[in-house]
Amino acid sequence: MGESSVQTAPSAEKPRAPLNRVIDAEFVAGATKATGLPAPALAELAFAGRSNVGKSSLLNAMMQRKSLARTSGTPGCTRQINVFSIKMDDGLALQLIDLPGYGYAKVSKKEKSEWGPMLEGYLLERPTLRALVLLVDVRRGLEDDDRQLVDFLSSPQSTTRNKPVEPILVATKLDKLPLSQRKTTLAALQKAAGVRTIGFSSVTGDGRDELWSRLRASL
Ligand SMILES: Nc1nc2c(ncn2[C@@H]2O[C@H](COP(=O)(O)OP(=O)(O)O)[C@@H](O)[C@H]2O)c(=O)[nH]1
Ligand SMILES: [Mg+2]
Repeated sequence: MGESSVQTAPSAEKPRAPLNRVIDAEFVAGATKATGLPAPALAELAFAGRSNVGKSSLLNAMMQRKSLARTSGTPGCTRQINVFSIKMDDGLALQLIDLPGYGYAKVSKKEKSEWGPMLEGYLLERPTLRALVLLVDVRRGLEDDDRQLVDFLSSPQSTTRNKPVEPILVATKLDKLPLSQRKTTLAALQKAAGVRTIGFSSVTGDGRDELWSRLRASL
């Protein structure tokens, strides 16, 4: 199969799924408060999760960039909202919003107390927001902070938005779980969360296309 050949006349085969190639990706802005973000314009997809869950790695994998979203072994060092602007090969233009990781013990009380309202403000008031991807480590599952976020998204105040935010649960570091345990673990997680769950590995690329198609569907 000629993967790189130019598509010509449609064949009798079923239509090809988008390849989810990202032709442009750039860092747009960093903000310490939701109010410091650029004015809403493009549709936005936000990413949240505990520190060290693999969020930067997932963003890089989604954007097909090695290190645009920084990754590090030292969790908790990104205390701001980072905005990336991307363009897909079919012309789709989007913003990806990297929300600060939570649950890191060394973060000050003050920062912790500011984080919730900032996130809630963003989730409730950003008119261009279409989906929130909540990342959990597949080996740890849903913890208290994660559960709070899932509950918040289905709370009455959140569902009175003009356009609802679609919650998507992503179980990261899937490659660390033995193949034989993956299916049952993901099913159990989905059941516990009550939210569509996708397994993901930024090492192998597993889940990338599935996540892109869910995200596209949320637009
Ligand atoms: N095996 C494996 N390691 C990962 C994966 N994603 C991230 N990591 C590692 O987990 C650590 C934290 O990743 P990072 O993306 O910086 O997490 P963040 O703090 O949520 O942004 C790093 O050492 C990554 O190399 C994955 O899918 N598989
Ligand atoms: Mg990070």
